[in-house]
Amino acid sequence: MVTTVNRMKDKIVFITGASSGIGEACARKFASQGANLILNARNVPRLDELKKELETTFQIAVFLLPFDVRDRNIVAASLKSLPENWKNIDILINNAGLVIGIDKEFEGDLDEWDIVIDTNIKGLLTMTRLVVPGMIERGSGHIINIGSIAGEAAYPGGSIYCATKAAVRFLSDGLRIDLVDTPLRVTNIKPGMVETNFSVVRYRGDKQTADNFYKGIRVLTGEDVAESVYFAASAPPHVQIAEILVMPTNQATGTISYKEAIE
Ligand code: 8X3
Repeated sequence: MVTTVNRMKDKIVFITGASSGIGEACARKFASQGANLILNARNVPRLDELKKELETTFQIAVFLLPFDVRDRNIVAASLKSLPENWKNIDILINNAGLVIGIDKEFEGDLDEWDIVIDTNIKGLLTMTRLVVPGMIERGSGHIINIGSIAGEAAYPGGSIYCATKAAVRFLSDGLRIDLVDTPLRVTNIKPGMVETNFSVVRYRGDKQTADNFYKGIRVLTGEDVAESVYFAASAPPHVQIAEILVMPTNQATGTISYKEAIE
């Protein structure tokens, strides 16, 4: 007889940046496997819609915690305000992140870079700092950071973004070291080209340029990345998937990909 283990049933999974892209796809994937979700993002109407959809479709519970991960005080107050039955977070998916512009390091807008650095690095760190102590106390937990292939090597126009994703890599490695004598696990998921609203933001709202970037190559979807996240999360407790680098078949590195010429 074949028995299956449902490792997600009744777990509490906290996802930042859950209103679109990889975060939203993770919400759907974990909900479909029976996890209850705490969803965070800034877009409250979108979160409301998602909660309704997931609770109806998958008979799970969703708790919304809208905030901007850059606002440390609000993050702390929001986490504190969680009802007792939602406090025991099993999996933290640090997904909130963005890039604005493709400017050179000596030409871009420092205020935009503040937003990118504060979200991608300091927001992730705030969440980790506030959620991990409870996991240690309970003797179980998994922190899954959404890094990027951009953290492997710098590429043209990506200076700041690449630096933030290199930081995610080292924050993940450092946390894994700090938790080595605990049952907690740390995973860094590093996607290559993924077609989500992320690229529209990168091109400052220019959807045409974002769409053109993906012409001639079948890129990943948020759902493809969510499968890797789920794979790491559902591994047996003694297995720590430290990193996953996942990219389209026709991508080889952050700068090398093959695109078919399209008329
Ligand atoms: C985004 C992936 O390929 O644009 O994290 O650097 S890429």
